[in-house]
Amino acid sequence: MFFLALKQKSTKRRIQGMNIVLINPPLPYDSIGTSGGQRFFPEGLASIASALLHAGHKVRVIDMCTGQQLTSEVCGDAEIFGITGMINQFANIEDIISRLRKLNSKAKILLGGPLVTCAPELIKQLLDFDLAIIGEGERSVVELLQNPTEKMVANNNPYLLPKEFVMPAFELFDLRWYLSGPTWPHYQSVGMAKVVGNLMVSRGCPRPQNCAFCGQLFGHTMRCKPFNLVEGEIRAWIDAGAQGIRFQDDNLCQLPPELQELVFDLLKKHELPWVAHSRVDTVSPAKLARMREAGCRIIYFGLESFSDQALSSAGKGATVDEAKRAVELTREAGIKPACFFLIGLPGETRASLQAAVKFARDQQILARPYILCPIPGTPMFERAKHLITDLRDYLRHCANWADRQLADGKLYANLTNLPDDILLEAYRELREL
Ligand code: B12
Repeated sequence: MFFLALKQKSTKRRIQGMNIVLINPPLPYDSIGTSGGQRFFPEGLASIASALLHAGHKVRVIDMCTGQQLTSEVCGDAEIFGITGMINQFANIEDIISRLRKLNSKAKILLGGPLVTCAPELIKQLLDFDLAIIGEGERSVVELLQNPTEKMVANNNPYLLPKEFVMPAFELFDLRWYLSGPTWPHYQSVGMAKVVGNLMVSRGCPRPQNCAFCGQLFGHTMRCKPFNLVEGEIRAWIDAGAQGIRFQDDNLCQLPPELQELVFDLLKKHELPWVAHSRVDTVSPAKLARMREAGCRIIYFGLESFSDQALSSAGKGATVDEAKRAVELTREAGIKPACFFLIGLPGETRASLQAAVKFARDQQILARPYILCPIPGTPMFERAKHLITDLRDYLRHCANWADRQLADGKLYANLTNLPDDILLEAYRELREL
């Protein structure tokens, strides 16, 4: 009887729909990562919004990155607040939750996105939320809101994975805002458009193992959007004024050939320049030539380190030689190679740091250095645990991670045998290139 009552209630709910406010917390400004206020369209939140709208709910979005605020007008009558966020947004999420509790104590707070996905049990102890979706949320959020009594819903159950991808709810966002603002100076040097939209064609990193530092959330089965959806998203960006595209896929070079051809032809037809990420061991001269022809201007590679020992201990599954070759081939194909370096991996030496700086300088690549930030839930975090005495404090410091450590002159999680100043110096040198 009780079960029946619940069912009836949930059916009624579905018809009426709930009043949901989705929130993207401000991205902390970090002078290298978010580079002077680079603007990113929150595709995850927009996909959740779309799934909820289709299920009959009333959805509003507050993207605080755009300057939108939590007002009592929007928040006062909400039944659910859905908040997204990465590790560097932890402190902002903490603050937003306490403000929402004051603005509207009746509404339930639902957390989703990379932060809660990477270590749900740890995050549950630190943040005051009622419900959470772990992993991809399009299907599971709709199921959860039919009966919002469960605290955490994980979607490692294939039944809850999105049956199909949905078009992000672009209509709830001012796309022109994401297309304005500063662009990375290096875009201009390679003829990359200033006004770029961002999207992902695929989810999942096809590599069978995890890199020990990666806060991955889509698993190791690569799933691709159907071409008509990719086309629709690119069309939406063009209509909003985009003159280029930034693909956020973990590895755009590994799309299935048929889809890759369709997407590349489309980009070429619209003469849209674009940038993408790739592993160093998945490029070939033929593929790079095709990418260049389709308008690719920059490929970002995760080089991470110039120490094979560091790469292997981090489970990267690629070598320094492979990295050098990828950079060379990319340049030969007429595409600018950009390289992420992860300063502070265990196994790094003075010599490998110097080699990285020398390579970046000699090859005139675009260097994008990061300081290792062990993410809860990853093997790297387990290795760093003994250095973290207060988890809340640690997570708060993940905002402006690199800038803070540069200013303090010390590293917060040094897992190497090198002194902090050597690592910071290499970071600084790479950053200045
Ligand atoms: C674009 C991007 C950025 C952008 C902005 C992202 C944004 N918020 O708009 C920028 C460049 C600012 C950025 C910065 C950083 N990023 Co980043 N970034 C990405 C990237 C490449 C794509 C994000 C994306 O659009 N995904 C697509 C959407 C569809 O996925 P999604 O947002 O996760 O949403 C799904 C679910 O999470 C869930 N969901 C999400 N939100 C919500 C909300 C609710 C209510 C619900 C129910 C569900 C839900 O459902 C969605 C649909 O299935 C990812 C890699 C990846 N594979 O996702 C890394 C990633 C998110 N970044 C990551 C990190 C760590 C960072 C940094 C903090 C550090 C670093 N080294 O990169 C920096 C910041 C440092 C700095 N110096 O600025 C990690 C996050 C780890 C974690 N657990 O927090 C990721 C996963 C990379 C990785 N593999 O480690 N990033």
